[in-house]
Amino acid sequence: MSCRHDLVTFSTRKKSPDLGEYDPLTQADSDESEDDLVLNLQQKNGGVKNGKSPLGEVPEPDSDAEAVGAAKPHLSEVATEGYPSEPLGGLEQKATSSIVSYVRTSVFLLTLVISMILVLVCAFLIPCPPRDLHSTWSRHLGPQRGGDLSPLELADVNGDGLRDVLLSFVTSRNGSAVGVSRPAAILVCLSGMNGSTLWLSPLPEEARDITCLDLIPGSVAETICLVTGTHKMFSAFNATSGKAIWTLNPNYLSNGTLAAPGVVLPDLDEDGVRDLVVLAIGESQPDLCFLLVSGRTGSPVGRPVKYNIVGVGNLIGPQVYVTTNGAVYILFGFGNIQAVALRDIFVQAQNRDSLPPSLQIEEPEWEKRRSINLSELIDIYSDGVELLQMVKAPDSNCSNLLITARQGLVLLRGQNLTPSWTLSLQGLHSQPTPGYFTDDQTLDFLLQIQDGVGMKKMMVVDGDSGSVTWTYNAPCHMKETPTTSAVTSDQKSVFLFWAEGMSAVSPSSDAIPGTGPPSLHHLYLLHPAFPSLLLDLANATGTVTASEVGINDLWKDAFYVTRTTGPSSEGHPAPLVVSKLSLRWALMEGQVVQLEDTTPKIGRGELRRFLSRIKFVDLPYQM
Ligand SMILES: [Ca+2]
Ligand SMILES: [Ca+2]
Repeated sequence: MSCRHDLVTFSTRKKSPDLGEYDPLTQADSDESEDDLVLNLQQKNGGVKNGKSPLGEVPEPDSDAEAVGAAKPHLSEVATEGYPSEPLGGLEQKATSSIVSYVRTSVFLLTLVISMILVLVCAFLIPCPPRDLHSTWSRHLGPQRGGDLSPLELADVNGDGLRDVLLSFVTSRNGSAVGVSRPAAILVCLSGMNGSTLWLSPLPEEARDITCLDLIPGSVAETICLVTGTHKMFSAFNATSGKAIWTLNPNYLSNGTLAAPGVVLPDLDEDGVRDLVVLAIGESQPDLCFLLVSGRTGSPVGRPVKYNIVGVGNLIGPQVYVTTNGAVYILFGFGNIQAVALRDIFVQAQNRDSLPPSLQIEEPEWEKRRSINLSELIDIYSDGVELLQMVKAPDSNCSNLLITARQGLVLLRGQNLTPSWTLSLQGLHSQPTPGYFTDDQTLDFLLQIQDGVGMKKMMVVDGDSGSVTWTYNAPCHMKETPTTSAVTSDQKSVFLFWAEGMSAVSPSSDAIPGTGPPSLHHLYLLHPAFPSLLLDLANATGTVTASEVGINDLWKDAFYVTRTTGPSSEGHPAPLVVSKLSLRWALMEGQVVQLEDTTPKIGRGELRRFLSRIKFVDLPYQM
């Protein structure tokens, strides 16, 4: 590890500051006390002439005896010459000087031992900075084919406390032997530590989603990863081994295909394992059917339940919503949002009226919105809905509903489904990123809005009032880039987004506006304490298709994982690259981009001190 190496180098440099690199041989030679030692040895033996070693000198044939005999007269000669009057005194002097040399040798060796102990103690006691323990790595996974789906999930599969990276991609177009051209896909798990492959598992079709979780709440059971395909695949994998635990028999979907990722429900068949629901869609739109699936075995819990709903636009959900009282509803729709009580689906699937305890609760505020004919569907919102998100409501154990619609953004209170605020906006197509920007402990939202060709407007909306609190226009040619955020220990969030290189006004930054190819995208970080500047953390070529932020509890660090599709050359599929970046490390290394017309400017030292103190915590945005 480089930090330990640095410590050793540092302490040796203290010893001899004028030496560039530590060399034990020259170090010993240059030491004064060492020289004294050699001199004293020479004096005692007297066998060295002209500084040459006895081994190096070839003795004359007749000088063997002389060499031994000559030593004494030589010594006495020296004594006579140097100290002519008192030979005894000379001996005393010699004894004293040898004691002095022993003392000096001992002091030297003692100092050496003590400094070595100090170096070792320091190396073990002083913790390394996070950068040394957190691997910031990048892994090329070869060419990928397939569509726009880029599933990416983080889960610790090997119990080392560091979340690992799960993803899926299509490797070839002719994987089927039965003549049907169905892509052969794989599910891969990369080590969060260094990006090495922990396991990989073949998939019969392209995956649209990977979700890893524990289906037995409150236990230390093994994590499982649910994989939903684009066609008929729905499987649970053991996260540790990568082996399939069960696969839903596609015959149960009859002639429909899976319309959305599987959703986790409470335990329905009372076997202690949470169960699941998938939504299958037939040839025509109104033909939607829910299938309840046992989380333990992957077999259906009852028969499929059909709903005929009509709408225009994106398929919304299905998503599960648990009210403050504990009533469970499934939200779905086409360009609108409908709710159906899980209780109603269960009763039809099982064809019986006895309900598990988790389904015996009703939510009066939701139930009173049922239409007069007591339809099973409850209208939640019906106006050009494009996206639906659950976001944690402040001071409550339930979520609010954030609806991205064609006309703008709406926040519905989960309690009673009334609008908290509405913000009119055009050009919002990607999912808002929740995070804490203002000080009121209420989730705010980072939006990116297409704003002309090659430009996008980054915007932070106050979650309490729906007003815009921060905005910036950034150059970006990538269509929809993922935005993320991470919570810090003082309940603020840092927001991360991708854009092309921005003009750096700061004199300390050496980024020049307009430089670099347009395909080079930069990862920018916005901290609410410094809204007048951005930190340029990293850059990537190609298209960023997915990103996830995970927290490392031990080091109070956040790590940022990106899935990038590299630039493709003629006729060759684009390479897939997965990268991991430690945010605390990146904060210290990042370049400051001062946004124009802002005063007062913050000092570089002050900013650095602030950034070095940032700690990240694991705080979910959703109930
Ligand atoms: Ca791990
Ligand atoms: Ca169950």
